[in-house]
Amino acid sequence: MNRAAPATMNQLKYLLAITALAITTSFVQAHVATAQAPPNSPNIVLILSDDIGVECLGCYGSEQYDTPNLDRLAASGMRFENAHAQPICTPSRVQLMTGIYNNENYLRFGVLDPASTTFANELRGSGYATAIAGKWQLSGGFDGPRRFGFDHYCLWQLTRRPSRYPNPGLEIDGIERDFKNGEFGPDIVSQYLVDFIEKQTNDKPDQPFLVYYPMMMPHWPFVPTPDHPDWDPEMWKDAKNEPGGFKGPKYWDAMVRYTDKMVGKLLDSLEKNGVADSTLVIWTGDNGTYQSVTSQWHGEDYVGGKGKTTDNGTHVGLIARWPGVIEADCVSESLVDFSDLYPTLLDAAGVAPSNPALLSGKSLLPAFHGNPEKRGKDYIYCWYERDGIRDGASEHVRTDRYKLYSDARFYDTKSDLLEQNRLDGTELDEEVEKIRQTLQKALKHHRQKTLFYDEPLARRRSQVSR
Ligand SMILES: [Ca+2]
Repeated sequence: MNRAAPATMNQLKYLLAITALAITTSFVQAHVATAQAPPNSPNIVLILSDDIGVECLGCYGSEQYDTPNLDRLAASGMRFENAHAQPICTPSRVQLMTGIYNNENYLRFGVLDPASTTFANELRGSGYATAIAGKWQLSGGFDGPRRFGFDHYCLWQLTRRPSRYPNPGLEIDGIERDFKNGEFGPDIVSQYLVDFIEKQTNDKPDQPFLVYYPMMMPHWPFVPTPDHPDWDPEMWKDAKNEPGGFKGPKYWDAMVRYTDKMVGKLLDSLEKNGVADSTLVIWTGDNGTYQSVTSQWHGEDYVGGKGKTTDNGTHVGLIARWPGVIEADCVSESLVDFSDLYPTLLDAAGVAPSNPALLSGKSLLPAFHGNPEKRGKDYIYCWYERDGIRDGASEHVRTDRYKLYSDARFYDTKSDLLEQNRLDGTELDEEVEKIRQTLQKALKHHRQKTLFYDEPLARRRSQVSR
């Protein structure tokens, strides 16, 4: 077959897609002033903790860590058993914010393509007030957050990388701020959101808000928090950049507790302002726990797998609370990946996506209503290469249990967490072989898209700076 002609078609289609995105975004932004959210649109609070696997949460069975606030969130909402992030930060964040699988728009670590449309662009364009606080790490400078849909922001690692924890440096609504009086970064960014929620509910009670809280915690450096006896308010006061290291597990427990406390602070603020019942809260983690941390889970050692495509790298908790829509204290087996959150948020808001054909994910609303089968989500797909190098990527599809890689490796993740026993090449019983064949077909579908995007994305990667 002549490869030149399809490549040209691919480039053309990609250009058309990018142009459509740009036009849509301009359209959305041009209508910000007049748009009104549909009646009864809920407020939305999306919380993304940094580097915490499913094994660290009390509500998922940990007896080692105290997570009372996440547990109370789960007790009043739905806990998803089969939610998978990407193996590290940027791939998860890009997939979450754009609703598109990494093989179709990921460029490299620390970058969100400026041509992207995010769920915040869409919600702001539909009348939502929007705020973000926590970790950015997606390039774009001072204009980045607003470009991607957030009108108010308090962020770490937007224009530089100073301390995120004791005596932090942050960017707040266009200004670099250095805190040197023993402040703790997570306190400041969470307070920014608490203040935003209070001001919004007081000043504009009829306008729904979107709060996105990509937390800095509990990602290393693992340091004593203000609640720990070793807390040192002088720590890193004179450091210009965040010191490296601090990856030992000594303070991990304290980091998990403080992460949970910050979640509780936001939940309390919703209650205090009388909007807990009209707010959809979703909490999840952006990848598995760091590899230096081994926890006890269901009576066994569970080693952190951040950076890996094994389940200890991707299996995260996902909790959703929406009073009146989601029943309290329930569990869903529905399969979830990070492309599903974008359509979920828009669906909840009653907002139609501007480019539905580009989205990879499936809304969770049917699962919220107790009808997960209506989602039509039979498998999860994952494309992963940290720096976006196209021919070095790992690709797999999975059910809740079985996982098939593009190089034919096939595993039973329930009995083989670390994927050490290949099932391909062994005799499979009929039912398992049927699953393998279904996954193979699904993988082929995504592999075709990967090939489709290889060339234009390799070029795009070289055009977009960090
Ligand atoms: Ca992370």
